[in-house]
Amino acid sequence: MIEPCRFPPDFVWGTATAALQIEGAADLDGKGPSIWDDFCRRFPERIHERSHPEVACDHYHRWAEDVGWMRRLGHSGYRFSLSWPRLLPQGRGAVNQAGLDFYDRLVDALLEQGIAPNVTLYHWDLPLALQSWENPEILEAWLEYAELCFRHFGDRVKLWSTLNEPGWSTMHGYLTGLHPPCQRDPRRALQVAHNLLWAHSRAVALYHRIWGRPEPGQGIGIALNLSPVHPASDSPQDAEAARLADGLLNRWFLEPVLLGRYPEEVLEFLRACGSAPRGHLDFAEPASQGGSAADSNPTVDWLGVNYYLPHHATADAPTTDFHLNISGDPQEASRFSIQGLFRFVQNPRGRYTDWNWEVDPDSLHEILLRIRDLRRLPVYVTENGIGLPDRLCEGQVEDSSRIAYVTGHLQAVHRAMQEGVDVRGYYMWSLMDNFSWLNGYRKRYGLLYVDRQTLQRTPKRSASWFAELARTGVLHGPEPASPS
Ligand code: BGP
Repeated sequence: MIEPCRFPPDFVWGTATAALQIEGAADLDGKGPSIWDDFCRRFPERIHERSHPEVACDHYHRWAEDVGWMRRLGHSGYRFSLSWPRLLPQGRGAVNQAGLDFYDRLVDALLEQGIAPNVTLYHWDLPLALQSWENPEILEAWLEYAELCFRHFGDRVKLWSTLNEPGWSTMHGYLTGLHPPCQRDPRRALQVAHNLLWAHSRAVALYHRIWGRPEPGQGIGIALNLSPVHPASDSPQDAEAARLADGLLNRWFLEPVLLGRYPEEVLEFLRACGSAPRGHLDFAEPASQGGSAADSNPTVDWLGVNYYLPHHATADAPTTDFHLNISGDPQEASRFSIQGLFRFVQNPRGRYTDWNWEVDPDSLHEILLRIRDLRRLPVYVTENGIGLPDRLCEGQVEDSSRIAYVTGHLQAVHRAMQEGVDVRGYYMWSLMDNFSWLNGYRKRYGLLYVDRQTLQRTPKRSASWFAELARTGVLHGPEPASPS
């Protein structure tokens, strides 16, 4: 019998969402279009079942009901993103009052229910008017947007993150070309990643200028997608391929935000290939008097970890080839290969979802320990969850595999906490089934099932399980089920 895991009483229990994935009201009340609205309208065939986010979960109109669900599901925190084009329809300049009003109502309602908002400034829905993170105007526009949000909501919102997963959005926007703006150019991808990290660091410094240094566990952070990369075999070539992939996908983002500088080894590699980004490559500010360099960095107050799956890399990469399984047909394999560098392969011993995402809680534990060893700071798991083709049968959704998934990952979190990682909370992805980007609506992540015809929310079995966990802070397990 496994001992239950007891989480601290102030541990934050909640869920995460993103504006484009739940709000709908794509053109209502003065909202401007985002690059994702535009992409979905122009290339419907690239999205599973030609789904689109025009209505999504209609959270824009149903926010009060949704906050009610959060209360019933025991939330003490809720992570969501602001829609930049809802607040600044042209990306900069005129502010849309209706947008401010919407988020004011939401933030106030959350606080009334004792749910602490954790607000992300940017979850991929760039205003179409700004076009791209390559735009020379982007940094100024971003800082105007950040300042508007920090000043307007900062008296009530005490947890902020700048960007959601700059690694994932750059990779698919500029390397695989699968996400807008659909570019396939590694050099441009690296430049955009740098522009994002630079924008992030300037927003962190701006926040601190406006609101000062926060209480521990509050302030400003970033949500990074972190996936350990394991070598596919014992060969030295695969070990090197895994190191390189890890350097480019994890360390390239993790070290600037935690330590204020790029990993020298990766920078050297990029210089040698002529692909190092241009601009200020050092993010650190001089050490404050008497403080250590780490104290005075314009780096994050806390780190958000979005964790879903690990990777396995081989050096055998004869072609460049990218494909994502967006159908949920387990036969449709995802492919990620960069010619001559590395290719990701399936783990023969791994357990996979129908979308080919490996289920491996130990890799979350590994990532958390790695963060601890780089810098001790408060950490939130800002996303973790499983996409399943849930079905509503006689008013019930039996999603025991979701309960098993979250149980396994929370056990990994708890183990890491006992080993000294300062994890302050867990935001499950997601509150409700939503627009899963290229996967459309078939891939469901919610505690609440959303009927696509009526948009009615129905709590799944995992919802009452989560509510009990959040109420008691005691995790029993494991559940006997395995993923789909
Ligand atoms: C993260 C994103 C989320 C969410 C999640 C699940 O990368 O931050 O927005 O969608 O992944 O991914 P997907 O919906 O593609 O299955």
